[in-house]
Amino acid sequence: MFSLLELLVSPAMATGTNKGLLHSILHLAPPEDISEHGHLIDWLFNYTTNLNILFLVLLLVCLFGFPFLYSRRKNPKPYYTYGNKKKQIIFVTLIGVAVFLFIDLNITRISNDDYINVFMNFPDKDEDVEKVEVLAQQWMWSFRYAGQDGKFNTDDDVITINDLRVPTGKKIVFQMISKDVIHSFFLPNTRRKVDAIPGRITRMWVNVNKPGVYDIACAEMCGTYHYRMQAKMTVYDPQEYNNWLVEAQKKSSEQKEILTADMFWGWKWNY
Ligand SMILES: [Cu+2]
Repeated sequence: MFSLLELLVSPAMATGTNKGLLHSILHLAPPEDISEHGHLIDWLFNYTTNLNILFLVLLLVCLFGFPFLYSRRKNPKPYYTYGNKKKQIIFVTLIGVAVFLFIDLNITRISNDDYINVFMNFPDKDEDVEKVEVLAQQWMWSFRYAGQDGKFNTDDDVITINDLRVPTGKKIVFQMISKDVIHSFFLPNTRRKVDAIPGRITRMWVNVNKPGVYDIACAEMCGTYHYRMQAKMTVYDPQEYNNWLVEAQKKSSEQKEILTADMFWGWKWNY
């Protein structure tokens, strides 16, 4: 039996999949990374955080070390310095320039490289990918799959609400739009998010590698019930995914008679 605390700290024990929020907070760890490229973000995040910690420690050592070193007890005769000698100015300037060149610009270079070479490097037009259209609205997510004909906004589309299903080992490309205000489609376990904006199609691609059930959140304060804008992403292995899709397609074609105009929010997939 689990204690209540254990359940709170780690719903993973209960579900065998995702680690709980409280678990992450207590362990100062991000949720499990299940994507091919999430480690790039994690690396940059850790690098920046570690440098911040390093400089904070350095600062604290100076802040408390110098008053100790130059205390009145140790230096009965005061010596005044204003830091405005040429040597001092050059020294301080060099430190500033070095930090800017070798740390700030380096971080910018790495994140820029990742952004251009990986995250914005979308699969080719004829590459075999999983396409999903996402409609964000106050306060839910709708997902649309092209169905058997491979075309969006047709009768055989599969539509789910707050229930995204994707396979492992295949690039998943999302195109999204918002019905009302700006939302942000956030997959914490892949470290990716992108804004869903009214009147404009935005996109994002990920590659996931671990079956399970994971969180989807809205990462843009979008109104009163923003916090309710959570959904689940179920990751299947390819065979399971196929089974689900076939089943879902069958169901959606059986339900044709209850189709409403509301369900045709999709658009022609564009590149
Ligand atoms: Cu939202």
